[in-house]
Amino acid sequence: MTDAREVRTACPYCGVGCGVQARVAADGTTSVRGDPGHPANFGKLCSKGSALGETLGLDGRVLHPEVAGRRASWEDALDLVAQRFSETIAQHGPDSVAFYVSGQLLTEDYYVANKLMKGFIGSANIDTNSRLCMASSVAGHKRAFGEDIVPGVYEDFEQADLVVLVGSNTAWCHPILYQRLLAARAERGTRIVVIDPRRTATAMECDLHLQLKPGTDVLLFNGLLAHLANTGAADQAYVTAHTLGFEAALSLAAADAPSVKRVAEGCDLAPAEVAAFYDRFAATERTVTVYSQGVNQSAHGTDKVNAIINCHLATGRIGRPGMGPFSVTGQPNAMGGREVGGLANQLAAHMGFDDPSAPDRVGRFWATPAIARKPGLKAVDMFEATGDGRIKALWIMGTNPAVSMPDAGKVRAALKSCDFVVVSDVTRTDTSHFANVLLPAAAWGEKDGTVTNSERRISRQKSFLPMPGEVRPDWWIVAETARRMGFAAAFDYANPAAIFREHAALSAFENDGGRLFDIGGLADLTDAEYEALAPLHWPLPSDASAGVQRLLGDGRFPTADGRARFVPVRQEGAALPVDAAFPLVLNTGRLRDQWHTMTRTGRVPRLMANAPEPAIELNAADAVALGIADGDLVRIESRYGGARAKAVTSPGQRKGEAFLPMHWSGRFAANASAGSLSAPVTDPFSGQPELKHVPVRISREPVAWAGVLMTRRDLRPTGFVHWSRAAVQGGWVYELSGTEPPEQGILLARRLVDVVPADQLLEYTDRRSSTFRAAATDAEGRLTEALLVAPHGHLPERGWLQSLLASCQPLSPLDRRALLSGRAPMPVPSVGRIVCSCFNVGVNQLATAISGGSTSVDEIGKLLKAGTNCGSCRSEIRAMLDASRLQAAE
Ligand SMILES: Nc1nc2c(c(=O)[nH]1)N[C@H]1C(S)=C(S)[C@@H](COP(=O)(O)OP(=O)(O)OC[C@H]3O[C@@H](n4cnc5c(=O)[nH]c(N)nc54)[C@H](O)[C@@H]3O)O[C@H]1N2
Ligand SMILES: Nc1nc2c(c(=O)[nH]1)N[C@H]1C(S)=C(S)[C@@H](COP(=O)(O)OP(=O)(O)OC[C@H]3O[C@@H](n4cnc5c(=O)[nH]c(N)nc54)[C@H](O)[C@@H]3O)O[C@H]1N2
Ligand code: SF4
Ligand SMILES: [Mo]
Repeated sequence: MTDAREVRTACPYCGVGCGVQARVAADGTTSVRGDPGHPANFGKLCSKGSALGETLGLDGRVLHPEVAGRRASWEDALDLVAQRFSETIAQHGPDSVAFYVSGQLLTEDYYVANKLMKGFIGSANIDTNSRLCMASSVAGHKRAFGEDIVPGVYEDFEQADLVVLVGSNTAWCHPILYQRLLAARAERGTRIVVIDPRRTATAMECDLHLQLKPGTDVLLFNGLLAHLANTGAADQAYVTAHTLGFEAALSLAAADAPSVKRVAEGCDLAPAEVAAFYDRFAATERTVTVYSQGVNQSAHGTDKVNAIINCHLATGRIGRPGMGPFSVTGQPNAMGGREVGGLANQLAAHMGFDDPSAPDRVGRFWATPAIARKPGLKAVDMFEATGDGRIKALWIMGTNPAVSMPDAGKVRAALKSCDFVVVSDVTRTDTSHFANVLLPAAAWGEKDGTVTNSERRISRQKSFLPMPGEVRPDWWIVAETARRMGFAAAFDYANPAAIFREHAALSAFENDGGRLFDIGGLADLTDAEYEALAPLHWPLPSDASAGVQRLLGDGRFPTADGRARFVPVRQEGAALPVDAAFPLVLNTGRLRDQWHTMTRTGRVPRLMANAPEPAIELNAADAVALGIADGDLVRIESRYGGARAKAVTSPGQRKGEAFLPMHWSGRFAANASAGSLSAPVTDPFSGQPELKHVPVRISREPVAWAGVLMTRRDLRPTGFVHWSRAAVQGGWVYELSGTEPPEQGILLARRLVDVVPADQLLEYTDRRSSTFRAAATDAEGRLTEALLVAPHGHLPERGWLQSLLASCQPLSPLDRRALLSGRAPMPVPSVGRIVCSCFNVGVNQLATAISGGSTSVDEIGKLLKAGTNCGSCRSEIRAMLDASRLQAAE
C-alpha cells in the first residue's frame, strides 16, 4: 500500500479555473478540496467543483479502443485512423478531412492537434466548440484591439465600483468569481447591474436589473455611447491619443439611439431604468463590464462585443485597476485553445491568416512546407460540409456535437452519413455512437498539462490517478497518429512538458512585441520546473521575470499604428423573428449544477437533486394562454426539430419567451435536447451560432399515464413518448410518461424489467385503478428494482423508494408489503427538491425555517448549514425569503 498523497491541480469545469487539491488516501480513495494557495479561488469551490471526487468512478468510461464497435488494439485502431486520413487526403486533398476539437482539451493536446492539421496535413479545417462559445469575443477583440486580448484580471471585479454583467448568469456559471464579487461588495458597496432578459439567480442579487428584450444589447450600448458623449463623460484626451474611428461610431450610435426614450422603447425597458444605468456608468470611473453567452451566442454577437468595448474606449477605461471590458470564458481551457490557434480562422500562437507573413513564419518554425494558407471551415460550416460529403473523414475530440451543435438533428444525420468518423472521448456519448473508431482518452485526474483561465492565468492540471484500462492522453493519441502519417520527427514528444516548451517558443518566435501573447520566458522550463509550475499570468516574454498582470492600460494596442479602433455598429432586427406559426422565443443556457451534456455531472446524485428533470421555463401568462399547468409535459417545436420537457412557470421569464437548459442529451432523456431546436444561424464576423434565440411553438402533451423506475442498471429506454433519468444514491430513477391508455403504458413499462428473473420479481397489477407495481431484490434481499405505473397524477412520493435503493440493508417485511401497495409504511417527511447540494437541504426544510422565523440567508445557514459552503444556492434561498415576505405583505 502506498502512502497518502496530495496533488495540486485545477478544476476541469468552468473558465474561472479554480485550484484544486486532490488527496489520494493510502487505500486509494480520493477526496477533493479547494486549493487555498490558488489565486483564482483561494480555497473555495462551487457545487460542481466540490463534487469532483464523485466523478472519478469508471462507470460509463471508454477503456479500450474500438473499431466498428468492437474492441481493438491501439496499433490497429491508430493504423486505421492514419491510413484512412492519409488515403482521403491523397485522393481528395487536405480540405476533405477535418478535426472538431474542444476547450476541454489541455493546451498541449490542443497544440499537437492544431500542428498536425495546419502544419502537416496542410488544411485549416480544425475548429473547436469554442466557436459556439467565445468566437464573437475573439472577433470583437481583434476588431477593437488588433489581437484577442482580455485586458483585465479577477482583482478588477474586487476593485471596481460598478460591475455590469451582460448576458452572464455569473452566479451559476462562474460561481467562485461571483462569490468574490459579492464579498467585495460587502466591503466597498460595489453596484451591480445585470442585463439579461431573464431574472436569473445573478439578477436576484443585483442593484439594477435591465430585463431587456432579447437581442437588443447593441441598441442599449449605442445609447450609452451617445449619452457618454452628450454628457461630457467621454475622455476626449484618451480618444484622441489612443483610438481611431470615434466620430463614425458615435454618429451611427446617435442615429440608432437618439434618446433614452427610443432606447427604452426598443429594448422594452422603462426610460428611468435606462437612464439610471447610463448615469451610473457615466459617473463611475471604476467600471467593469463582464459579458458572456447572452452577448457572444448571437447572430450579432461580434457587434454586441464592440458596442460594449466602444463605451470603454470612449471613457479610456481599459486595463487599469477596477475597469475594463471583461469577456469571461466558459470552458476550463477556452483560452488555451485560443492561444494555440485552435479556431479555423486562426493559425497558431495568436497569428492569423490576415497577416500574410504568418504562414511562412509558422512554417519555418515547424519546419514544414505544407503549412495551411487560408482559413478552414468554422463549426457550423464544417458539419454542413460533413453532411454534403465534402468532408470525408472527421475526428472529434472532447466534445459532443450530436447534442451541443445547433440543428443537432442535422448534425447527427451528417455524422451518420460521413465515411469515416473518429471520436476521442472519456465516456460513451450521443456522438460516440456514430464513431467508426472510438479512442479512449485519459480523463481529469489521469492526464497532465496546462489550462488558461479567463484572466490569462496558466495553471497546471496534474494526474493523481493511474490511467485505467488502455486510456491514453489526447496529445499522445494525436502524436502517434501523426507518426503513422509520416510526420514522426515533428511529433516526437517525450511528455507534455516538451510540447509546452515548443508552444512557448513559438509564441516568442520572430516576435518583436507585435504579438502580446508571448510566453517565451517559459520556453526553457526543465521537466521538473514544468512539474512544479505555479499559476501565472501571460504574457511572460523571455526578458520578464513575472507575468504582466493587466494589459492595454498604457493605451498602446497591438495594431499596426498602436491605436485601438472604435467599430461603428447598428442594432439589427432578430435574425429569425417570431411569426404566427412559431410565436415564442426560445432561449437556452445553463443550470447551476450541470456541466454541458452531463457526461460527468449527470452521474452525481447530489448534482442531479436540484433539477432532476428537463424542464422548460415559461411565463405564467403564456402558460395560461396555452392551457399548460406546472408539471405538464409539453412538446416544443422549432423549424429545425422538436423536444419534450416538463413545464415550469417562472416569474423570471418575460412574456413570449421560454428557457430550456442545454444539458439533456439522449443519454438522459428521450428527447429534451435544446440543440435539436436551436438554429444554425451564425454571426457574419465570428461564425458563432445564435443559440439564445429561436422561434418555437409549445403545446401540452395529453399524458395519460406515468411511471417511475428505480434501478441499479444503466438503461436507455425506447418506445416512450417521454422519459428522463436522474442519478440517485445506489442507482438511477427513470421518470416515464405516455399518451397511450394506462393499460398500454403498463405493458410498455413492464418491458423494462423483463430481464429480471421471474423468481426475483414481485408484481402486482390492479386493473380497476390501472396501476402496476413491481419490485426485485438481490440475493441478500436488498432492493434492486422498483417500478410503479399509474394513471397521470397518481404516482406516490419518491423519497421513501429512493431511500430503499440507497440502503445497504435487506428489505424488511414491512417495506416489502409497502412496496406492493405503493405507499410508504409510515409517512416519511420529505425534504423536497434539494436546494443546497453541499448539505442536502431541500425546499421543505427551508420553508419550515422561514415560517419558523428565519429572516436572512445567514440565519438559515446557521440553522441548516444551507448556503454555507460553496454559496451557489444562496440566491435561491434569498428568492424564497423574498417570496415569503411578499406573501406576508399581501
Ligand atoms: N453550471 C455551469 N456553469 C458553466 C457551464 C455549465 O455547463 N454549467 N458552462 C461553462 C461554459 S462553456 C460557458 S460558455 C459559460 C456560459 O455562462 P453564461 O453565459 O453565464 O451562461 P448561459 O446560461 O449560457 O447564458 C447567460 C445568459 O444570457 C442570457 N441571454 C439570452 N439572450 C440574451 C440577450 O439577447 N441579451 C442579454 N444581455 N442576455 C441574454 C440568458 O438569459 C442567460 O441567463 O458557463 C460556464 N460555466
Ligand atoms: N442550445 C445551446 N447549445 C449550446 C450552448 C447553449 O448555451 N445553448 N452552449 C455552447 C457552448 S458555450 C459550449 S462550450 C458547448 C459545449 O458542448 P460540448 O463540448 O459538446 O459539451 P461537453 O458535454 O462539455 O462535451 C465534452 C466532451 O468531452 C469529453 N471529455 C472530457 N474530458 C476529456 C478529455 O480530457 N479528453 C477527451 N478526448 N474528451 C474529454 C466529455 O466526456 C464530453 O463528452 O455547447 C454549446 N452548445
Ligand atoms: S467556479 Fe466551480 S466549476 Fe468553475 S473552476 Fe471553480 S470550482 Fe470549477
Ligand atoms: Mo462555452
